[in-house]
Amino acid sequence: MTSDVYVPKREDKFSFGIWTVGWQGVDVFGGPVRPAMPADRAVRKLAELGAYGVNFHDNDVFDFDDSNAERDQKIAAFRKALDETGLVVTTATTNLFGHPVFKDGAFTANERSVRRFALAKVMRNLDLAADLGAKTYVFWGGREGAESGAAKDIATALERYKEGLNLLSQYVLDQGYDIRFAIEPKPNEPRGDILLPTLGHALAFINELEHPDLVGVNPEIGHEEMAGINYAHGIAQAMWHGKLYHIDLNGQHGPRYDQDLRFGAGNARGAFWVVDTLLAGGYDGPVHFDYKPPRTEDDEGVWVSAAACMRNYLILRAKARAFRADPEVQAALAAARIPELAQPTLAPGETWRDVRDATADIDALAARGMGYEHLDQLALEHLYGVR
Ligand SMILES: [Mn+2]
Repeated sequence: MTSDVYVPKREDKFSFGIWTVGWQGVDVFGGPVRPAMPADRAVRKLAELGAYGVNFHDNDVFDFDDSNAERDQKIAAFRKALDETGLVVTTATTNLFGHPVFKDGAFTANERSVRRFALAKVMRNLDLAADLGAKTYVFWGGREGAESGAAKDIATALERYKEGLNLLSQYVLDQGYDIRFAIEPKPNEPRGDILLPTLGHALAFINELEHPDLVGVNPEIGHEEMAGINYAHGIAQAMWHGKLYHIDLNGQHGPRYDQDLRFGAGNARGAFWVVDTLLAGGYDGPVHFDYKPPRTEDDEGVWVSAAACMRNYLILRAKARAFRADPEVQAALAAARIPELAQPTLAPGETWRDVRDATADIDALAARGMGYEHLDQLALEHLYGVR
């Protein structure tokens, strides 16, 4: 296989957050290690690398305190870079976490005036998102949470969260925008505990909304793995619900701080099953990377890591396809009775009466191995590059 198989093409639909390559490396223990990057530079460099689209927070493009004139000037530069490169804005979102006014959250801040300001900030950026052609609008409620038990009445906070998303759904409908919302769960960081901590919490919450069809999920690998959850299983369930509106791919080494490694680093075996699951489920949205170039890297290292996200996806895609096409794998899948699970437990027309007294060859079934170790070893050998 020649290496140019792994060169990204526009039809691969790879996209990046402006904040990913633009991250200056500020963390809890240290200040910036790289200069600020204007959004239009991020667009031009990502286009050179073969990306298809970008995702932005309002304050990735202009600063919180900018005057209208400064805001307009920075948006114009961003738009010019998009026009000149042909990159699309797939997705947008709002920074509701950086400014101190959001220290207690945005939609669920105890202070009512903060909640009203947060909704206004989102509506203003929804106008820009629609104007730039974004089809998905992400809500990552990083500050919606608490550090201590009495600080937040959780049921009441969820009422306010719901009120906020209902209002914003109505705004999108009234404006006629072709935009759907995607909730991004995270268990903790920056808050001690965050509301809607996992994909499952978010899916259940969506059922309580006035316009559930407008709202899906945007699960991130690192966020689910921080909670010890299997991301591939999570996105398979989200697709089963018809709710996987967007994905945030990156790398993570198990339950610890949010590492945001480049995709394919961290849990490499998990990444293989993520790609396999996306292919099997027919996911056709943007293949989005939400990672952060480590603060050890200079500008060149930023672009090396961004290119690696796409290259690793293409490598894993080739491996997942080769795994599924391997005749020995197909035999192992059949031996493990994988196709049998697709057969409904009841035959057409049967009811509980037909299985009320069902029996089976219990001793033979109990003694029979499933053959999953052989199957998984074949997968690992594809991943390790020896098949
Ligand atoms: Mn993350």
